[in-house]
Amino acid sequence: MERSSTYDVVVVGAGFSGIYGLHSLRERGFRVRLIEAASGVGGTWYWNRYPGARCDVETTDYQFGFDERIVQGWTWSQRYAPQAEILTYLNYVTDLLDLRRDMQFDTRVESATFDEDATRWELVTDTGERIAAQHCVMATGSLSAARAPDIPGLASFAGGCHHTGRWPHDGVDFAGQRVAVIGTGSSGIQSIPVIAQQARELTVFQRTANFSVPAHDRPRDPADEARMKRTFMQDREAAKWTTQGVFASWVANDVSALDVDDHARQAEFSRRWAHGGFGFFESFNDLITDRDVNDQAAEFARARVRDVVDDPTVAELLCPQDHPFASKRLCVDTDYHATFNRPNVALVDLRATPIVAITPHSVRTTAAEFAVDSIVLATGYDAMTGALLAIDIRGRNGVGLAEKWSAGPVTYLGIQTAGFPNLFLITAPGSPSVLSNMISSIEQHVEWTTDCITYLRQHGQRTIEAESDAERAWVAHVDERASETLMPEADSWYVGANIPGKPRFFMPYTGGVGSYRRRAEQIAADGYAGFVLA
Ligand code: NA7
Repeated sequence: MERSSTYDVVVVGAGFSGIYGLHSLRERGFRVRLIEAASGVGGTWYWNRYPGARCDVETTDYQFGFDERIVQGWTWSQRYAPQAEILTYLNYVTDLLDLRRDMQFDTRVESATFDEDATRWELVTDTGERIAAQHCVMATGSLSAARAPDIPGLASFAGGCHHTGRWPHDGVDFAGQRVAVIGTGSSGIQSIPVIAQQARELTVFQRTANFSVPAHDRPRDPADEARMKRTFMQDREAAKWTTQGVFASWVANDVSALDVDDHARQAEFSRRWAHGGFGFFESFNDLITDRDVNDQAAEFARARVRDVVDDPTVAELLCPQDHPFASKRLCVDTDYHATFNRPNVALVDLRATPIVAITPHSVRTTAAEFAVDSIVLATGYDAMTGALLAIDIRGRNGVGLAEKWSAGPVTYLGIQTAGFPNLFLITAPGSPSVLSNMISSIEQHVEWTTDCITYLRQHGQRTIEAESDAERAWVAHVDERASETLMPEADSWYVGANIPGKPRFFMPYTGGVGSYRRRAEQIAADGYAGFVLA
């Protein structure tokens, strides 16, 4: 049965972005409806239930900071929160803010079309519902469109086959099984040590070795938790102006590695490695811009792999050689490399012997056939654009977003794209998003969007739309900043290289959270410079 309803704003997605988006807009008195495909809140944390899934940004940073009640009312158990705890936290926030009454689950948005006469968005869902709203906020996530590889025979596999990003809710018991894990990005690196403890045999199929720093996870000390709660609001405020939007996870060392001697450089690397987590990336301010410095960081990380892995051949295979350090998403692990010392774990190098097929009971490479009972696909996502382009979004003159972005995702500030009035994108390409603490970047986009929609109401304007010239200039700026780093060199999901046919385009903004925020705030203060209001 077709139903229809009209709102001021429709929010698509109930992850961190959607939850705060709904709350923030509702607080300003807008009529808001949130639509979510899953049966509950959580976004990526709803789906990613694989063994070992946790946030690799420290929980002190990876939490909402917009309302002190949330901070004071919640206690985290670990330095890095496990998936189940983050999901419970998001349900706690949803209930605390009484958001559920405006959320609609089990509903997938299939299309969103801008009606130029009515100046509003018309959404159609898979349940046959039509939803009209003056504004549409896409809180669809940067890493939510899970991607299975195109391996011949995959569908014929007779055992359990699970993508890490679509993990069964009642778990998977690998006890006594022969398990294959395909993929060694963050999800593979988190799950492999845990699956190795459960499975009879684990074979890891690696295409690209990744750089990974130790997490040194541990239970949170109650005294630290209390200290964090006392100063959180000020600390978070200060973090908004840093490069990555964090204050607890790591402190940037604003020193060039070229200005210190070898001994001091190695000491800084060692200190940060021993501390654990992403802080290693911030050892020096030119680690991602200077090739020599980057090579030294890479060599330091490779030496740690050789320290840990007993078999020198396996150790060499686990040492990344084909991309600069941190030019692919840096991983943070617990016992990843040591797992390859276990007698029940084997590593297959897919560069030397690629997979040719999957049969009902095995994975076959050019060199051998591996009989397995289960396959884990840790093969990643159609990152940053996948979830948006899965919706048939049409702006002015019926032009599709997929058509407009056919050569790459062009946006103004990563918030809007010309030709699609009143369409707001949360942490889209062209903003710091995945290169920052996602939660502070999400909060910034939600607050900017809320202020913008409020401004339109106060000034009697119905639409806001990015100007093509401003968009072009912003895209050029994003590209220029990226080219100052070594990041575009890698075949990473940052450039869409993991998706066959996806245009190569460096998507996130490398200019830093603080300077990005200043720019976005200035644009708003100037009456939304670079946007047309009508
Ligand atoms: P990633 O980081 O995209 O990792 C996917 C892994 O799967 C990576 O090692 C890929 O190798 C590998 N892969 C992908 N397709 C294939 C095929 N066809 N054959 C073999 N191996 C393949 O995804 P994750 O889920 O681990 O992490 C995503 C983000 O979530 C992470 O960065 C955090 O931000 C949280 P490749 O490197 O492409 O050679």
